Amino acid sequence: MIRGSLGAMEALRQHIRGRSASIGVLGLGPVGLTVAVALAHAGFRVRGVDRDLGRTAAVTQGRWPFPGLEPDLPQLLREVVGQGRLTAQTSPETLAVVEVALVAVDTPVAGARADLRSLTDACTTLAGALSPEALVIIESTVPPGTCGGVVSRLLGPSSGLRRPVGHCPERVMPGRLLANLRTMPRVCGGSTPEVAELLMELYGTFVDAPLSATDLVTAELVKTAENAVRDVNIAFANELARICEDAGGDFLEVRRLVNQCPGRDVLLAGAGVGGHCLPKDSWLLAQGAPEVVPQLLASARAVNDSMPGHMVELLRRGLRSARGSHEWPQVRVALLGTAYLEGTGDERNSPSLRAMEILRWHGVSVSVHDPWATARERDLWRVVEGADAAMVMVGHEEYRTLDLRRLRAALRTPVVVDGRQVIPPAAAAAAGLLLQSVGRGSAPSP
Ligand code: SAJ
Repeated sequence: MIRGSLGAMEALRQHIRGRSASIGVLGLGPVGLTVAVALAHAGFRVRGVDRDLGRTAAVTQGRWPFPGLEPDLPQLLREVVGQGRLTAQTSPETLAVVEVALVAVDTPVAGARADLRSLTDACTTLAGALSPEALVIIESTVPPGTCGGVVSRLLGPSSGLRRPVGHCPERVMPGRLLANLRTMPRVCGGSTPEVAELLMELYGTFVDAPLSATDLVTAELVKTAENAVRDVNIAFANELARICEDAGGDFLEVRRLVNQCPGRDVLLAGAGVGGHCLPKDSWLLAQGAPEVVPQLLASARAVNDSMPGHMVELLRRGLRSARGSHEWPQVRVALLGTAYLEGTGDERNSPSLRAMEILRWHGVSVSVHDPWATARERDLWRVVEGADAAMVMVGHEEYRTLDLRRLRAALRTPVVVDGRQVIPPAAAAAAGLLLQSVGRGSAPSP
């Protein structure tokens, strides 16, 4: 579909409305596979492509290939594969017949710069596989200016005409992939207003939330900014928590009372910020404006990245109060929770991994538990038995309901570090535990 070919756009609009449009999805990670399933369930014929043979084989067998619970998705995947609506393969040739190709590949950062190799590889692949008429929609999060820049240049048909490009940034979250896909509002950016309208038609077939048509740069700014602002807000909570510790306050109580004030919304302090979105999206946002030095964004990233180290400092305080001193190499720590978020096994950029690194650098022996992460010890009591301290790094439900008396009996030294404010101080004291909790200071001496 070449710009100005309104006839081709009208034909595509009809095919979308009639669900006869043939659709390709390049990148069958949690984001790409979820949207592929949703499109197939909406009635389209979807061709999935991924270079990972294990993934495409699993999809072909109707099996959801990722760890963690995703309500309804595995069942829906089996259904649409069984109906022949969704296929998956590694060769991109199958995309030659599609009218729309979605791209959902990873866009990590290396230091503070976007690593767009997966995206540029995908665009190069599509340029060679797609018909000149096909519409391409980027779902990956990218620095502002990417879709209208390098993406459009790589995708342009050999005739040099610019292929119309859409950008509909994903807004999903592990554990709620399908629910978020259906209920989260979406921004539909287009290289022309007509392209944005086509995205509205397409996403309107499976999204039950408001859709907003806009241009490419606005869509790129919205996505990166929505995560950058969350990262900055979390950094404020973390810095306030450290102030509360030093001043002898209780962060949760301070937060509760501050949030009673209209227009305030202090988020939760914690052991750090992980995941596949927040640690990188501030840098992607900043990269779109090379003339602007991102002072606040960079400081917020530094505050959040300092929190795993702060957990180790809380441990040090706990051991000192329990023993009068601490010699790191003789210490054994039970680290509870390796995932970046409660209720999931996803360890991407997890603060726990950074804390483990720091502890092991000190020569500390670390045993690890997580109820969700694959290949982690699932028997919590085996992990804590004989440890000098337990460090709660994730707000998993299992840690919110811990038998604290049993924990006290299992520990060699009764120290607990609480990185997610899930251990009630009174209950910890009653169980004879020395609690060091982020955001909770000991009352200053009179
Ligand atoms: N975190 C805090 N304090 C908070 C909130 C989060 O320390 O108050 C930490 C979490 O422990 C985690 C990290 O930040 O380590 C990220 O948490 P998150 O709740 O933001 O979860 P994500 O990374 O899966 O965020 C995604 C984002 N959605 C998309 O990028 C599409 C985010 O913008 C959403 O707000 C979030 O899901 C959501 O709540 O849906």
